[in-house]
Amino acid sequence: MATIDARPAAPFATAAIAPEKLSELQALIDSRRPGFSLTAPFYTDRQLFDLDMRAVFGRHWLFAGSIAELPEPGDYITVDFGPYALILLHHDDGSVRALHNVCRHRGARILTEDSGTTGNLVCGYHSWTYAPDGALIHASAPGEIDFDAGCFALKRAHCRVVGGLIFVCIAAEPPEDFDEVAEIFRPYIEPHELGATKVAYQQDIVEQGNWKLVMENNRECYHCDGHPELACSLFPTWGLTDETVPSHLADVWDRNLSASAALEQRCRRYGLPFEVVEELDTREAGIRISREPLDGEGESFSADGRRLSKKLLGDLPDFRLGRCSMHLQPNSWFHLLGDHVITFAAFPLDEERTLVRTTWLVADDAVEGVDYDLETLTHTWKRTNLQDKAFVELCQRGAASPAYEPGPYMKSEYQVEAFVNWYITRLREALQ
Ligand code: 3BY
Ligand code: FES
Repeated sequence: MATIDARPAAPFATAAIAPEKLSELQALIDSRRPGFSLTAPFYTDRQLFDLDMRAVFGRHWLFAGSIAELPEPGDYITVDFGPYALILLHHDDGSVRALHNVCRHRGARILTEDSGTTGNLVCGYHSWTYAPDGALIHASAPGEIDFDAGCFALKRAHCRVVGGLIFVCIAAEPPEDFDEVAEIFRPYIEPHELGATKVAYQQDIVEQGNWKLVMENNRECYHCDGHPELACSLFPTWGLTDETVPSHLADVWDRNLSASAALEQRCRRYGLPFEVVEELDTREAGIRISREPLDGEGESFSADGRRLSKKLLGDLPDFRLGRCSMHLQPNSWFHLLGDHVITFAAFPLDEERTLVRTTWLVADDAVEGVDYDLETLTHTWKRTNLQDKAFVELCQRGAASPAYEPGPYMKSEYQVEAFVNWYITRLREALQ
């Protein structure tokens, strides 16, 4: 795994929010002007970050990784966000379970690597040992134990695997509408058979920006002139309509329309769902899915649109499937293509730093150097991610200036508005 600037997170402020601060936060939420970006404290204030962790990351389903990252029983990955640290472990029965990575003796982090393979979980401090299901099975000085070991199992989090994508929720009672949303996106994901993919590459980038700036940047293509590599294959018309398309994009728009009609025909013929799902702020598990053509050969994110891996995923019948793009609130987005899948997860570190984890998945029988070239496979999104990181960091710096005030979203930024609406609703619910 490549890690760019992975400094440890600043200590998390665990103190309860003071009553006077609470009314200040409530006033900030109430002052939100629809159609405009958020006020500066939403991007810079430590206690607002604490509230985000409680109201969003402590309550909702989060995308954590995919099954290809822990393919065998015993394999695990760890994910950290804000003050939380989870272990996702592949069990002998095939299920994936989530445990808090916090020892029940004196709280030490148990697994310290991003991923690996383990049997029992042994804390490195005083060797308390837990079974893969979290049960405490050994404390190193057994004669001294005068407590019920059954009360000191590792704490669990909810975990769901849908079409090979792993979701976690640390709330006692997760939001219920995720079940319905999972059934909405399952038919779009399953044909790509993520269970038969492998990780070709994973990249962690720490962006010097609040997690919401990362998400807002992802939810619009108004800035896509800043992505020259991506613009070769992705029609930079995302979020536009016949009415709003600017004249300099008229040709691209026409090419996009005819490619989209051809793609729809192909999908209908193959029985692949094509309908747009647009529920980013109308559900607790906000979602958007669309299947859109790619330019050039229409196969992949390459300079000429040609396939980047020679092996089709699953039983897909054709490379020319464009991109099936899914956006989920609060922390993820995905591009599913005929030849590969890219997953993106944003994990907040503190109020002004976010880890963005990008994972490229190819067919598990694709051979590096034969079926795909790793540099070519990852080039477009590695470049795009660094460009996005720079945009996010410019906004974070702007938000720190007393001269910053919320600015208006354009029509093509309607999904940014949907993200902010979704987020403000979550804060309101949490403070009620
Ligand atoms: O990844 C996305 O879905 C969006 C669309 C294009 C730019 N942006 C990064
Ligand atoms: Fe884990 Fe002591 S803190 S064994």
